[in-house]
Amino acid sequence: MDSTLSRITLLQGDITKLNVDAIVNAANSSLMGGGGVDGAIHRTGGPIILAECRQIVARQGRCATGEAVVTSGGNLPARYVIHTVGPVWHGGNNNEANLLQNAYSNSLKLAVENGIETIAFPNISTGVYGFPKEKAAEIAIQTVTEFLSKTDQIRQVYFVCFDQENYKLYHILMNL
Ligand code: AR6
Repeated sequence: MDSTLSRITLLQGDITKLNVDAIVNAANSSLMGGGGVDGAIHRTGGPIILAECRQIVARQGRCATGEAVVTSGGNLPARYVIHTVGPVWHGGNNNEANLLQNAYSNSLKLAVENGIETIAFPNISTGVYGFPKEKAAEIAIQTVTEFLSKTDQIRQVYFVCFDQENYKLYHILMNL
């Protein structure tokens, strides 16, 4: 447990600036970009990311909620972008918690399959998609901790909080 926690780092700021193997995008099922962190990633990464997303959709269709796909990082410092789709919050009785858990664990599985050792997550679903922040933080921390306890390949996971509220919540929940 201790060695697992030492592989998780909390940061506040803009995920597009991070020099890691992969950053995770809180995308939507179309994979065609949007606002929030998705907009920032496509803006900074450049058109190559959207071109790769189009190829993925042409090949396998839209990305279902809780699933993940990978593209290159384009002009980002990160080598890869893992695009995952978090659930829209509909009150909590529509499998939202499981779907959010899947978004984190499927991103990590894809990371392992691609030889990724360092990966940064935004606070998936807690913006436009309206997932309650504290519940989302609990799910994120628990899912990542459990995953790391079963693999050595991922050396470092970064939780990147953009807003102060999320940062404070993670700070408390991670006992920092
Ligand atoms: N770096 C890190 N985190 C960020 C950044 C950034 N540059 N910008 C925003 N955030 P959201 P969602 C945080 O709305 O709720 C898009 O339009 C933000 O403060 O980006 O999963 C997609 O296309 C929040 O905590 O994603 C989808 O349609 C977190 O990122 C939809 O929004 C997630 O907020 C997905 O909604």
